[in-house]
Amino acid sequence: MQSTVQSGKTELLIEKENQYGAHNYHPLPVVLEKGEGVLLWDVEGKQYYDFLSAYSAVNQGHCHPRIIAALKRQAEKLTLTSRAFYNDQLGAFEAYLCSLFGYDKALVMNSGVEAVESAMKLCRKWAYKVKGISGEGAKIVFAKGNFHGRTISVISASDDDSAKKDFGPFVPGIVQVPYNDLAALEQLFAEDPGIAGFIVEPIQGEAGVVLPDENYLPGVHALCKKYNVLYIADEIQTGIARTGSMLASYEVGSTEKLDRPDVLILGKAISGGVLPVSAVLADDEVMLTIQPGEHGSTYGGNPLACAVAMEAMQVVLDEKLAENAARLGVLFRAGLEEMAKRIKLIRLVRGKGLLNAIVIDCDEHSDLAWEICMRFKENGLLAKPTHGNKIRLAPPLVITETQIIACLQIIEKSLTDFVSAS
Ligand code: IF1
Repeated sequence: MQSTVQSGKTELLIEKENQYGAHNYHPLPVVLEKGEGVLLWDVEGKQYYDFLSAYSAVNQGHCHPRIIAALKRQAEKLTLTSRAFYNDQLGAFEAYLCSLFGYDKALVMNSGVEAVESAMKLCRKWAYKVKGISGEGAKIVFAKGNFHGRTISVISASDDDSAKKDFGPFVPGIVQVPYNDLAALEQLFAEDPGIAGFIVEPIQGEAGVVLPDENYLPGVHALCKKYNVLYIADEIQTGIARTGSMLASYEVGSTEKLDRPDVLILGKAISGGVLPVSAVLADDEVMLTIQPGEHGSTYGGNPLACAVAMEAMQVVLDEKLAENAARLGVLFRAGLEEMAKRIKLIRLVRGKGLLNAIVIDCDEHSDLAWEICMRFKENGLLAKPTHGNKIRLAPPLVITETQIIACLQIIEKSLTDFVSAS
């Protein structure tokens, strides 16, 4: 994929990263230096609408003043104690999460994949200490097409060659099952009493915003209950209002907790894109299978992270970002569907809330989606392809109706320019 690089500061800074940085990404050739709300500015002073939101970590908008104020307040008091001692922010944050999402306990970590790893460790502990699976026979099921992070045990569950090629050997005790297929899941559970847990994304983000059937997640919940398997929902990308409700896996605040996962994994927007925070929530039967000294991390649950994340979560509630995402998501997808009638380049539109994607009418391996994103960039909107011919379109949830309409016009203009130019 060729990228045309601007002159001046942009070129210099890109070259510096190429020379001194690992080449583990292929970024769009734009160098950003400022963000505010849904807007970003590059080092040339050009303004963009952010339609990636750092992969749904910036749901509250860039540099939200309340979250930055919380960061500054806490940063001048206490940033890190390690868990060798208590601090005055962690308990408050754990109670906040448990009360909001309806669980007994929370385990606060740093990155998303660290929370996924922690959930896998809890699942195995529960398998041996509660379910009674013998030896080291516990198995965890993952859905094909999944993305849960990049550590060795998590890519052991991946079926994406680009995420796992030449990183072997992989971790045992992992089984794959087709996504959105309850019959295949039940067959697996019925045949293998060694299954301890099923980890699943309510919507598969990296796979290109793939939504399951309406009855899939309730079916997963029912099968996990029937076969005494932990239902583990990875809401790192779909959670925190992104899909038009606080969570995509179940209705937060529902008294009967219908369809509530046994283990809930959160990350990304839990801290509003300010610093890395993740969390695993579960009831005592699961959470207390790990005893003191059996798990931890230096920064996990640090007072700075907790203060920032509590404010970031309160912003989501106070500004009704889930309601905004639901309402504007309907408007946005309707606009894209209308556009698709005029522009055949758009093969498909799909999404929920403000987690959306368009599938471009080209081969998965073509550069077309990349070239279209380059045209978006020239017209003031930043988005990036996922898995070849899908373009994820996920702005911060603070976006307004006027801005959504303006961005639909940018998307249409770019695609039209593209069709006429090619
Ligand atoms: C990259 C993808 C998105 C996630 C889910 C766990 C994690 C992620 C559902 C791990 C992280 C990020 C990682 C980033 C790009 C981005 C991504 F394209 F890789 F797949 F969003 F879809 N579960 N997703 O989406 O969280 O450890 O990164 O905090 O690795 O390129 P993390």
